[in-house]
Amino acid sequence: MSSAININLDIKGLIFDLDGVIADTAHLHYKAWCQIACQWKFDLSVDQNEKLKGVSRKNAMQKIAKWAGKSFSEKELEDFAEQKNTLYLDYCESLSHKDALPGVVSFIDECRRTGLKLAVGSASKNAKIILQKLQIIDLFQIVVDGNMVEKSKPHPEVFLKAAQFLKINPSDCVVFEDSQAGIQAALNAGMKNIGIGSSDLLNCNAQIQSFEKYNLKKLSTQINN
Ligand code: B16
Ligand code: MG
Repeated sequence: MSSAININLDIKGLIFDLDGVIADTAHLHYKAWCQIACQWKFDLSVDQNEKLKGVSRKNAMQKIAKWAGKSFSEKELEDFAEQKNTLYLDYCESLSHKDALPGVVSFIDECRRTGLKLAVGSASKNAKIILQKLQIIDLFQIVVDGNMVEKSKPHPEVFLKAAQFLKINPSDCVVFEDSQAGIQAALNAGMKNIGIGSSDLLNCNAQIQSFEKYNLKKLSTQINN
C-alpha cells in the first residue's frame, strides 16, 4: 500500500489538462499555427501563442486572423483550421510513451494507487489520439475533450463534465493546467488548481515547473495551505 494513503488529502479527484501538462504538444500546435500565419506573411509571436493555450481550435483561428488583420469568411476560417489540424497531426505522428512530460506518469500512478479518481479535461479534439499514442489513455476514468463541450476554457464546462462523470463535487477536485484560460476555467468550476510550467499564471493555488519529483504529499501541502 502506498505511503500516500496516510496523507491528509481533502480531495477525491484530479483532472489533468493534456497539452502542456501531460504531453509537450504545445510547441507542435505553435509550429502548425505559424505555418498557417506564414501564408498571410504574419509572424505569430511566442507571447501571442501563450494566449492560444487551452483555447479551442476555432477560437484560436479567429484570434490569429484578427491579430494578422485578416478578414475571412466562416468557411475560409474552417478550411485554415483544418489545414492546421492536418499539419499538427503530422507532427504528432511520431509521439510515443516517452513523450509524456517528465514525472507525470509516475505521479498519475501514485494517484491511482491511493484510489483517487482521474480524468483528462482538454480543449483538444485530438486528446484521445494523443493519449493513445502516449499509451496512457487507460489510466483515466474519463477523457473529456473538445468534441464533448460547447464552450471553450475559461468556461468551466470541460471540468464540470469531468467531475460529473466521476460523480464527485467540483470542490473535491484539483485541476492541473498550463494555461491561464484553464486556470480560470478551474476557478469558474469551483475547483482548486495547480499551474504547470514556467509561464506566469495568475490565481492558481500553487505552480510547479513540472511533475518531476512531485507527489501527493507536496500536493497536499499546496492545497491545504
Ligand atoms: P485541437 P489543452 C488545447 O489543449 C491546446 O492548449 C490549444 O493550444 C489547442 O488550440 C486546443 O487544445 C485545441 O486543440 O486543435 O487539437 O482540437 O491544453 O486544453 O489540452
Ligand atoms: Mg494545456
